[in-house]
Amino acid sequence: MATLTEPPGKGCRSFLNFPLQLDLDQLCADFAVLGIPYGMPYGQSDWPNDQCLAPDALRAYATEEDIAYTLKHYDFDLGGPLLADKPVSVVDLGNVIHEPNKPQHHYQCAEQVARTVFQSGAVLVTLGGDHGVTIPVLRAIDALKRRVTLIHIDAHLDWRDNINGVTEGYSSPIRRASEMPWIDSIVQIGLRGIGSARAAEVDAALTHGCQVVTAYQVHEQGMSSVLAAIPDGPYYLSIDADGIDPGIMPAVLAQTPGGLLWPQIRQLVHGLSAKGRVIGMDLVEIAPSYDVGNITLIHAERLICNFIGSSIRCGHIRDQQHL
Ligand SMILES: [Mn+2]
Repeated sequence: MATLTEPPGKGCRSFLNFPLQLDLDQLCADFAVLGIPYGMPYGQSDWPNDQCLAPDALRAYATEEDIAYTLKHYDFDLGGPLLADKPVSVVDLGNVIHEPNKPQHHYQCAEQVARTVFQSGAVLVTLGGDHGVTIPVLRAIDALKRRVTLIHIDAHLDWRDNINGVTEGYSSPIRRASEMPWIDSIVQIGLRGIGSARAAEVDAALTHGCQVVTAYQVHEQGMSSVLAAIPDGPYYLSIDADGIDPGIMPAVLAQTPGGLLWPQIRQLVHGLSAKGRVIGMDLVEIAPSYDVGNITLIHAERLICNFIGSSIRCGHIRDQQHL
């Protein structure tokens, strides 16, 4: 297979120092971390955008000592060490290659990498990039030949058909998902404030059958009742950082009060793993230049560790049943 990914930028370590694996033909891991830095730009000034910096920022910020602690110490979020002392393999595939002003090529490479990961049975952990990068990943789920429930965390609906004729940008991932036959139910959680949607997009989402759960519903009714209403898996989890409260994830371009709080997002991650296999997750829309003392990156890393740790504890490691 042609080389589709490249190592993180100069001097940047792999995610939590897990082995860097650029040869996809040799992929035999339980979890594969992948950077997809570039969304589909709406204009010249979007390429590159601040979110392109996020995959390497997420890899780079922790110190060697922090990482050693994360890998070896008892994690009270998980009830034991991250990998539960099991022979679980996590690899970092690096970042999807890109050529200046060729966003379509970047998406094609991203889709091909994601497809290879899903076909290998590994769980894919994508580091965005803006929310456009979810589109090639969702397209790759087609390789599994099974329908998947999409869980979407976001302040915004992301149902725009196009912006300036661009159909695969960060305002459109859930509209595009709704057109994919392998995407079954869609649950959108965390909506609030003034977003990109107009009434027509809200109508389209509801007509399609999306469950739309506002952040205030989560605050008033609790995440347990939201989880109870989520249909059966398997699941794909797409997390736009602006779905989470800007008090704990300020490094987003659309800071909106009233977002999901850490205990709620942690409960969602653990609760979803308990309900069924989560074939992959992405964390998108982090704009590192807007961070305050790394607080966004700290929560992001904790979120990914909770995802990997809860998946392992629920037995969702490499899926050889569906290979
Ligand atoms: Mn979004």
